Amino acid sequence: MTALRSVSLIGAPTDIGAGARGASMGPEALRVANLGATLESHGVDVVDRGNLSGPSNPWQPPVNGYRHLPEVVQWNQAVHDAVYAELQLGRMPILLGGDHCLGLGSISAVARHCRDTGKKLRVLWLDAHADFNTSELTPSGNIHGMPVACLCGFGPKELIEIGGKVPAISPKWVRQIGIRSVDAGEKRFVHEQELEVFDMRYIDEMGMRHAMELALATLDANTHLHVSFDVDFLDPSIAPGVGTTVPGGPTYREAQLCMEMIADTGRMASLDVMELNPALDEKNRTALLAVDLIESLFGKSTLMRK
Ligand code: 6HN
Ligand code: MN
Ligand code: MN
Ligand code: MN
Repeated sequence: MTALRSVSLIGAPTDIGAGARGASMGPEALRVANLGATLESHGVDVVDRGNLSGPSNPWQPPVNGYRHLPEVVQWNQAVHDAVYAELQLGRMPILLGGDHCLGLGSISAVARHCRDTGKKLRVLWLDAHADFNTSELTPSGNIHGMPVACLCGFGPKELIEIGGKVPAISPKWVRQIGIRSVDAGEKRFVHEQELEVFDMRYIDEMGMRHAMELALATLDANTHLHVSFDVDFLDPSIAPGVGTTVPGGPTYREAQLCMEMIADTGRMASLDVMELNPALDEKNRTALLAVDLIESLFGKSTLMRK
């Protein structure tokens, strides 16, 4: 296993793309849950770059199908630049969200780095939601429901151009896991664009192991694996601290297996930890669980195997 062992934590304290306030406190909750020291205890070199800054949340209704578009663009530009800078230093960026609209800034930077270095990109999107809405399809105008579509070139010009190339990624590079809430128009668009989705029905019937075997198939030594972990991926009974809970998500062990199988590939080179909302949490338990799962992404195993 040759996973990157130098990590940079980047806080993006905003809920600018979300439908509930509070994800802006996510980065600090992950620090309070000891993310940095925990990774260090596994031999990872950790540098905390502190928090990015950007506009405050004006809490306005949608304009032409988007809420807070100018502010979302500013935050994503900051995230893009910070993530790209760490990749250029040969370090693994871990983006501490913040809501999931920032996956656009993060993954557009990863895609740009892959173009620079001739790497293939695989994006694992762990989420209850497909985040594949457009301004025409969205029921809310909240841009955290749109980053995958934007990355694939469907979105407002100023957002989709952040990484310099449109589209930043191909839908073929994406695997979605844990999906169980997709809006009607969004669902048609997911099918039209042929996104590969391992939804909860698939996981119920085939198991997390089989889903992950397929999602991680055909990775090779030249693949950059990006993991975008929306904490609402997890079942709300174990992870209440998110703004958009959906029942019927992965259990503790299913989530651990998912993370362990990612670790086994040795290919993870960047990570987003998104949508954690401390205002809705119970004594930081969701942040502590997120840190526990991130440990597994870095190779902590509960099993006796070596
Ligand atoms: N997330 N599909 C809903 C919407 O408003 O577009 C929910 C999106 C949730 C996004 O959790 O990152
Ligand atoms: Mn690199
Ligand atoms: Mn999401
Ligand atoms: Mn979600």
